[in-house]
Amino acid sequence: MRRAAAINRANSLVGGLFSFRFTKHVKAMSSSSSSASQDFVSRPVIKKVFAKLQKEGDGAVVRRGISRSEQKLLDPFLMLDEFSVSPPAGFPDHPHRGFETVTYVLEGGITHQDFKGHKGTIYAGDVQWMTAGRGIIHSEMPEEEVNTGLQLWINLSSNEKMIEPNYQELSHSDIPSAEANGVEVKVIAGESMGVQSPVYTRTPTMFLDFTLQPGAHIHQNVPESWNAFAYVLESGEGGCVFGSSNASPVSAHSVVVFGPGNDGVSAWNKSSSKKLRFVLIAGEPIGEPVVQYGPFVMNTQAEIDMTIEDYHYGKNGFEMAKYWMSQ
Ligand code: FJE
Ligand code: FE
Repeated sequence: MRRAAAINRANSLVGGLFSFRFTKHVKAMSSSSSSASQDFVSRPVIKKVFAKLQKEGDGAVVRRGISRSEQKLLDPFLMLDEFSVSPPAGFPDHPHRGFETVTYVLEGGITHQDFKGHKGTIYAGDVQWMTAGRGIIHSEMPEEEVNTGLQLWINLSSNEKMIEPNYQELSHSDIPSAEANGVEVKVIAGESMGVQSPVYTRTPTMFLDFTLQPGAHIHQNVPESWNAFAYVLESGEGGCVFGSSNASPVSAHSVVVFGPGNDGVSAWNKSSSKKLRFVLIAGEPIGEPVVQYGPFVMNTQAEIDMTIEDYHYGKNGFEMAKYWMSQ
């Protein structure tokens, strides 16, 4: 409801065309509608975090862009890792409960196997949207020499934490994209530039992969109540600018947290020769207490204690824990 309201409001400003606009369009329209350019102010950047390398899993390396310190600002998001892993390293058998993991492969492939017999490999451009719900035990292992990507953890509301696990798997060809005026967007979740993702987001989420050619600019609508951030994947020669066109540029591997506001977010590629790539992620805050113990995310310590017990004794969704090992 709120999302639709925000989009309608913005659409009415540009004559109901798109929820997405380019500078050129804005200027063209402002000539016929006097104050339009004033209406496209971006939400401000309130925090930048450079994601340093750290070890995770078994010999894998991740850049953790979002961790516990950002969870309050970025509810419903719990974690964002940019991973890079080469065999024999990987993320061997481990559990999850209470949230969703979204794995977006940028290079190479990741094979997952779970304790219910679900198995598959996702390659560059593919997405696995996994709802762990009451419990998943799985392994996530690399296929090729170089395997990189993003893994985002999205919290579930208290009434969905114990639902049956579920997968939405999208091949790169299932992910809709649009291209115009030096901007390409791949719509992993939500809607942009008139195209919509087929993913069902239990916690309402937008996940967009933008590539901006030198000189290009975007303004993306984000529903007013949602928290939003960008993560920069590629940034040539200090060209990556968010929030205001004269802001200082942001380097690759940085998280940019946007402040509140009913405006969307703006980004510019100020480079004269290098393209820019970032993901823009936004979601409706859940507003509940978060208690995290590694890969278990619940609302209270008592629920975490129960989860550890369930995992240990193979109960309440972890029944197969005692009998399963990845191949
Ligand atoms: C984890 C140990 C882990 N970032 N990025 C402890 F191995 C993991 C884990 C991952 C992970 C997996 C992929 Cl494919 C990509 C990741 C951590 O599996 F989350 C915890 N807490
Ligand atoms: Fe996992």
